[in-house]
Amino acid sequence: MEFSQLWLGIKPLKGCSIKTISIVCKEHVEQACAAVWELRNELSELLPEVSFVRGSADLSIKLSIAPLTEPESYTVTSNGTSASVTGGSGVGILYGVFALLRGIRLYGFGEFEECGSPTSPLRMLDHWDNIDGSIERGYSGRSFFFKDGELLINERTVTYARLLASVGINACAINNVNVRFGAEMLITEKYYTKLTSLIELFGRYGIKLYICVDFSAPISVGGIATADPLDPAVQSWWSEHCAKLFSHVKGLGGFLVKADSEGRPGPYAYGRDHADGANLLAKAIAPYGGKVIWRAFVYNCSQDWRDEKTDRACSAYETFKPLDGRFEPNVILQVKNGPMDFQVREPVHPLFGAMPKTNLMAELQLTQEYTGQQKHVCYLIPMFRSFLDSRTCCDAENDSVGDVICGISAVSNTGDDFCWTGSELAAANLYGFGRLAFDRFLTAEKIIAEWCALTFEDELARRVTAEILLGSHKAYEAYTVPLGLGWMCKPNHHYGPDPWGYEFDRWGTYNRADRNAVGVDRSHSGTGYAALYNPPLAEVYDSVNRCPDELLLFFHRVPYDHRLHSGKTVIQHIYDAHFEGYEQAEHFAELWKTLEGRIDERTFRNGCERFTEQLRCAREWRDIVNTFFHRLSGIDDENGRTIYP
Ligand code: GCV
Repeated sequence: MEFSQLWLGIKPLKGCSIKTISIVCKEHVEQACAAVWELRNELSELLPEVSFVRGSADLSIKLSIAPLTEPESYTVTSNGTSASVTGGSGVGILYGVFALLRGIRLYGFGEFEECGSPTSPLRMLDHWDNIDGSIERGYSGRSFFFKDGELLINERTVTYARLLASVGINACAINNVNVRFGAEMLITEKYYTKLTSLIELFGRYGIKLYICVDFSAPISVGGIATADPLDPAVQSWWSEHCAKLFSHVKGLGGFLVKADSEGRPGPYAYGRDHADGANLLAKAIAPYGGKVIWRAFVYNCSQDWRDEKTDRACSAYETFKPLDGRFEPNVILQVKNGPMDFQVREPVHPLFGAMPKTNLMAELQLTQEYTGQQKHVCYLIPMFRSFLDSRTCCDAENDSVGDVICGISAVSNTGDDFCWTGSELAAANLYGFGRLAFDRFLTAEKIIAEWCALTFEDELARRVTAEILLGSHKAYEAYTVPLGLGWMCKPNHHYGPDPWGYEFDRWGTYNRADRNAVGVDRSHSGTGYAALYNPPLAEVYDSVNRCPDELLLFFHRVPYDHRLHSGKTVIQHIYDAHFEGYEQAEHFAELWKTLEGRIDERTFRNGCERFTEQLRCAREWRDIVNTFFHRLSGIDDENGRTIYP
């Protein structure tokens, strides 16, 4: 086999007396059929000697649909000799079957009961796959969706759909939001047949297909002179084009759009705003039940670094807040978790507390663009969970991010590598994202315990990987850029340290470090960004004394001897974090070595190679960042550790 089955990889269950199994399902919906297939397939692998029979058996499993609270919900009960899975629909049955199989693999055939109901209706993966087969910010090989302009559907696609359904993902955008290299043509006849086949395959697993479209398609595809959203010719073009597309490609979920961002075309070129742009597409696809997911990642990427008043962090808020209430009902605004760009730590994006009349969706990043590119271990689920729990302090009775969004998406970290995610440990992020998106109240600890148990048979391997993963984000933050500063990575590819790599560039990503102070003043005396939050958050962030340590340098520019709530000075915190973070990385590498011979050789080697690189790079981060601040501040480390001159 050319690819792993990840957490669906089956290990035969030992010491189980079940020899015959009867599966009864009278529901003739396609997802229920997929569920029966999953049961037969997995159970015959888990219990290689089992026969499937009709009527009485050692284990009888009954699948049925019942009016539950909502279609994707399920209940599962099992007592060792009989099990029943009830779903609110075929998809509910499928999710219930995956829950049952998970339960069997985790706990065997004992007593087991689980009810599941999604806490978010839209749970999506966004692929940044280009149509030529490359992947923007991909660290796991080439695309398995595209090769040389063709859409691929094969065994891997089926396994991918199964993997996604097994953790509750129900939507997937297969191509890059930067629609380039011919991907503009994905909405044309050439792709109708393949898209339809993919929709059918995904549909069996409860997954809606989305495609990213070029806002200027009337020009690039239609050959007309403009893409102005208020021009009647443009409106007719989209309506007619979408009528044809949706009548041939039945069941398409809709479009995901990046506009007026990093060089992509958008409504600004015609003096129109983003509501005009999004509504143009929304109206064209509303008759077919389509949704437009419109990205809020809009900022000026040609900023003058000398300009201290313009703040990229404010940009999306300034663009979209005034448009609240103007979007069509089938538009969803997709907002990154923080106001910059998937840094290791950012405050929650202020738009989550500011758009009560707009459908909002969160965008997270599984591909580790700024968090070690799948060479460093960095388990993101604790950060995602605390993001969803963060209060927005808006008027809503339940005001956390998780309460105010109608969907959650993540940029996928997969590719055609054997293990899908480059690093075997990065699969924990894929698994964890799905589980958390389905149930935002699951803890990171529970999710990781599940993943470790489903991935490794050896008890020590489970404990060791859980320990590494749970400490990994904190360690990565410590040896790279602590205190919310961000952006000290090498430009363009974003790997490894370069403290001033972005300092005099056009991207609006500065640390403003000099010999006196470090950090960006986003308080009332600086860019004013802190005021975009609802009270009392605005006051907390605005105050240098109340701002949490972990975000201090995001919001404030302070002298190196400024004292944190922890009691340490800023400079001492920087030194300590870098030394301790590196030591943590060393500890992870040592822990991993103890697994030799206890896990399969391929996984072990994959980890060893990556930990070697993580240590090399973490050492660079530690020494370069420490030296950089030592040279600027002239302040020595209180503990006299080596800082290179
Ligand atoms: C898809 C960052 C990344 C880009 C990415 C962009 C986005 O800037 O570096 O590669 O483009 O975010 O989210 O649109």
